[in-house]
Amino acid sequence: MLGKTMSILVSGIQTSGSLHLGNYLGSIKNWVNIHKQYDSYLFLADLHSITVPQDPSFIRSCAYEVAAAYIASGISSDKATIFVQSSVPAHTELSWILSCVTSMGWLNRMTQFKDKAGKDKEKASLGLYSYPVLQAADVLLYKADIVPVGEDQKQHIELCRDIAAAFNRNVNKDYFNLPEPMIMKEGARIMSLRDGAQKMSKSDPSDNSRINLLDDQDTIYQKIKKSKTDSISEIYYDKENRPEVSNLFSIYAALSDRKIETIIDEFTGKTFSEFKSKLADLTVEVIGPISKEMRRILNSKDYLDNILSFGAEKANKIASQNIKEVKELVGFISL
Ligand code: AQP
Repeated sequence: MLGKTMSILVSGIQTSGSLHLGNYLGSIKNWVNIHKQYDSYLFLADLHSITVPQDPSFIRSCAYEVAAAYIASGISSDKATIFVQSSVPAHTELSWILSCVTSMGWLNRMTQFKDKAGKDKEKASLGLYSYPVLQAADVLLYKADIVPVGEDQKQHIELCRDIAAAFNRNVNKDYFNLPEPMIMKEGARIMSLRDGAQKMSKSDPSDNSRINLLDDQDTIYQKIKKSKTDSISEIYYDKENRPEVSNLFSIYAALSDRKIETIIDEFTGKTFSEFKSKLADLTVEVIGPISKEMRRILNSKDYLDNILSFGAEKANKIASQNIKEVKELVGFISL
């Protein structure tokens, strides 16, 4: 068997709604920059998307949208394996095996469950509670070395490392290596345009809380113009006391690939109308071409289907080999 020549990168995005600037700046943009240096597996996380009730046709259209966003942003389908998570059955098989080495105490500490389940935890699905285990399976199935994610997912990658170590202890072998999270500084956590304490999210009921990758130019201008600030007319950065204004600084820095300190120097003391208008121009300049290309790709479903079926074939090849090894280690009869 040939030895491993490249480190392995795994990441994905849930097919649970329109992709937004947070997904782009916290995740996709980073993948675009690095995916060619790794053996990259970038999946459409449809299994994760049903942890909350969803309309099946919505999930399907979101999956195409996520695939189109990857490609339109600059992910090469020749270099990266792009596939639908549910088309590789070993994700769910490994998830079950790993759930048997994961303690409830670990899962109880996950802040995303607390945020997403809201006040009525009793009504949240078992899937929502245990989805970090499926996420660990997504990553470990390919023996990933590196997992590029936004800051909100850091806790889940740490849990993934704990689960990998627990599995290794149980089978008495260093089978899984412990994957490293990779989190970019600028853009790691983009907050809602309506509430600086909440992250920008697909599932936020207010469309004005986010910039969607498919928003047209006028919508982007309107959303940025209406974005929440505060009653202080002077502009300055203060993450703790002025979260909404500071979030706009962070978005500007991430979109322009410049350090936040430079943006602070540039706009401190300027008027909100000038700052917001420059930010809207920049957003349109960066997102506009991606959104145009996404629309073009979305008109060609055959093209996307081809990429996804090729990706599924490639992913299944590795995944079925690795799950076979895992089952043998666990003690299952493998014929
Ligand atoms: N606001 C954000 N800022 C920076 N990065 C973000 N990511 C998500 N929101 C932000 C990153 O995008 C990747 C894919 O995330 P996901 O869709 O799989 O899950 P999520 O974090 O739960 O994203 P959403 O938009 O909040 O989806 P819903 O509302 O469906 O739960 C991850 O790398 C994530 O860090």
